[in-house]
Amino acid sequence: MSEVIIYGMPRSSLSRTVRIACIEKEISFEFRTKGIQTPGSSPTPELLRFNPFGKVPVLVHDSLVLYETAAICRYIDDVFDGPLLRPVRQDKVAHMEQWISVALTRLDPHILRQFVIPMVFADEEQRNDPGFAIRMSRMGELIAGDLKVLDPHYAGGWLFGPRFTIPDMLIMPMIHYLKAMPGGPEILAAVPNINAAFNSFQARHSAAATDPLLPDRILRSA
Ligand SMILES: N[C@@H](CCC(=O)N[C@@H](CS)C(=O)NCC(=O)O)C(=O)O
Repeated sequence: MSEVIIYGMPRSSLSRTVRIACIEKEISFEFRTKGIQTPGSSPTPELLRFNPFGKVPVLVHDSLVLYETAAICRYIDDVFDGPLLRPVRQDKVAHMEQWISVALTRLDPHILRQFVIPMVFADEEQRNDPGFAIRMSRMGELIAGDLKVLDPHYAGGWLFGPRFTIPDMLIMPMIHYLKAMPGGPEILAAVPNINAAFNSFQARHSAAATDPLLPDRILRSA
């Protein structure tokens, strides 16, 4: 079978998810970042050729071009041999779809788009604006509430007990960024099962191989 190419950005959480899925599935792939996009700038013509919405990640496999992270992960799981990235029982698969949807439509906007990204990219003026601090504090409370709902479902290790599945691959990279933000460790201290899952995630080869290696500037942000 020909090689899989993943187009993405090294620090994009969703690009990381599909790279993790490839590594966990034990398939070889090439991760292409050149000429694709830089954070905060417009998508390049090369990216728009693959995804008219100008977002990463994108998978290219033979003549197939596929965007949207969940669709890419399911494709990888369905088409290649290797460890299953999903549960087996139909009721559990239905719950997996539920968690994928929660991760992409709730956790991703709350944690990444409305908390981490504003914190990292805020300029001096925004940082000194009391309204910004209030907004970030409200987001922290909202995220803490989301994670409290999720926490009991991580009591068995991962969302589906011992099996590391697609929603875990979406959620753990978000937790990585959250933990690096001011107030993040405190939010995680209140959700011990998610915190323990994150420690297990950090010990996996797929996590180490895709670590965004956050620079000091990000770790010191806000
Ligand atoms: N619904 C898309 C969202 C993709 C997305 O928002 N990707 C981010 C990176 S994690 C991106 O391309 N950001 C650059 C931008 O918005 O210009 C998916 O699930 O793949």
